[in-house]
Order: sequence, then C-alpha cells, then structure tokens
Amino acid sequence: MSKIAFITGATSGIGRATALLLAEEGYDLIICGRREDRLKALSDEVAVRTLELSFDVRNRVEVEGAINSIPDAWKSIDVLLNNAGNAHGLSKIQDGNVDDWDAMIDINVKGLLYVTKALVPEMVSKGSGHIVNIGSIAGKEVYPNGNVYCASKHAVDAINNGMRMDLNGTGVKVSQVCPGLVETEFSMVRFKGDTDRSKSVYEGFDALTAYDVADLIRFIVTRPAHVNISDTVIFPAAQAASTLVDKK
Ligand code: NDP
Ligand code: 8X3
Repeated sequence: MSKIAFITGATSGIGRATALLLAEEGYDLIICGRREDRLKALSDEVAVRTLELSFDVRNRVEVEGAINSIPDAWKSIDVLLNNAGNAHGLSKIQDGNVDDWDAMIDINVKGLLYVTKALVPEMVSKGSGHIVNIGSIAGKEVYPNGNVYCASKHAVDAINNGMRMDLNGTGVKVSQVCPGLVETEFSMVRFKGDTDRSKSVYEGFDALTAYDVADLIRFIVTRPAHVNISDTVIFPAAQAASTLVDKK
C-alpha cells in the first residue's frame, strides 16, 4: 500500500514542490490550501492518488471539519508537512499593522497547532508517522523589522522541540526544516503584491528554489525508521545569516 503525505500550503512554493517530489517517491497526497483551482491543477499534474482539502488553517472549525471529512482509506497518514505560512509586512514594531500580526500568529503558529492536534492522535494510535515542521532562519535569529514573523517562527522552533519530546516513544518522528531565502510567492505576500519590492529580495544572488527545500524534505522523510533528522537549516550558498547575503 502506498504511503500517504498530508501537505498544508500545497498550492504554492515549498508545499507544492514537496507534493511533486513525494509523488515521485510514490506517496499518495492529501493536498491542502485555500486556492481550490490550484489544488485541482496539482492533482491533475501528479500520477498518484490525491485528496484535495480546502480550508483556512486559521479557522479551527474549518480545520477540524476538513480533517474529519477524510475518508477511512486516507486516514492512515505517514507524513504531515506543516508548511502553510507566510510573513505579512516588514516594519518596525512601532509601525506594525495589528492585522498582519494576527495573521502571522494565527496562520504560522495556531494553524500549525490546529492541524497537528487533529492528526497526531491517529499517528500515536498506530505507532508511526513523521511530522515535518517548516520553520525558518527567522525562527533561529531575529532581524530588524522581522519582529512578529520571527516570533511566530521561534514559536514553531519551540513547538517542534516540544513535539519531539512529547512524542518520544510513540513511534512518531518530528523534524524541522528552517530555510533561508527561497524564491516563492512568499515576498509577494509579505509585500502585499508589490512586485518590484518582492523581486528585489532575490536580486544579485541565487536564492534557493522551492525544489531545493523540497529535496531536503524528501531526504528527511525517506530515512530508515531508526533515523530522525531532528532539525536543519538550509541557506542559499550566498547567505550566511538572515541579514548577511553576498549580493553582487
Ligand atoms: P508561498 O507563499 O509560496 O506558499 C504559502 C502556502 O501557504 C500557500 O500554499 C498558501 O495557500 C498557504 N497558506 C497561507 N495562508 C494560509 C491559510 N490561512 N490557510 C491555509 N493555507 C495557507 O510561500 P513559501 O512556499 O515560501 O512558504 C511556505 C512555508 O515556508 C511558510 O511557512 C514560510 O514561512 C516558510 N519559509 C519560507 C521562506 C522563503 O524565503 N520563501 C524561508 C523560510 C521559511 P493558499 O494561499 O492557497 O491558502
Ligand atoms: C523566510 C525567510 O529571511 O524572510 O522565513 O525571514 S526570511
């Protein structure tokens, strides 16, 4: 029987790339995101079985409803990729937009918790599973104007470590992937559709692609049962820290 991967944020960027690479590995996919047209397009693109679940991770009732609707044949999930997330805004704390702060805490932290809470009991009861949390270098360091986004990713870092401790002995592995600069729709979301500002983030060096990160996730989930890669940071070669990028 094929393994099943449940991927949040599969409509774009790292989540979509991981869906494609795990499909290559033969995983059946439960793909999640709010943009249903993109979920459908992804389903059409892969050769494996897919289940499309459209919900907003901020909405606990929607999360629980979507996960409760999973048919029995899809309930035995092997990999949960907690990837849905974004930065909203980049400004000094005194200039910050409270709606942006709410969005980042609600999506990146609470959404990850809602999805995990709904799926982890089944993993524990079957004695196996692998949760991969997408953190960020912003969860390891703080950078100017990053304040609340960095706080949300520091929370993911703490939750990742806490999950791994609490699930120790259950057969469920927990890993974190913390990327540096990856060229996806991330900056378009952060800068609210400002194309020039978004492009400028990735100018003058070779940023990571979503596939570079997906390849690391694929490596992590395909290790033997006795191996757990608990935490990783992946940078473009030109990056050494959040604010240290060798731009030509
Ligand atoms: P993208 O903007 O390309 O993708 C974000 C994904 O998250 C989309 O599929 C989007 O789906 C989903 N998403 C966002 N908000 C919600 C929501 N409220 N409910 C459900 N799904 C949601 O960005 P990336 O691929 O770059 O980001 C993926 C993860 O990687 C994030 O957690 C991000 O913080 C992290 N990261 C990104 C880095 C980068 O430089 N790009 C670096 C480090 C970490 P939809 O809009 O269809 O709902
Ligand atoms: C995304 C990378 O440097 O914009 O998490 O925070 S960064």
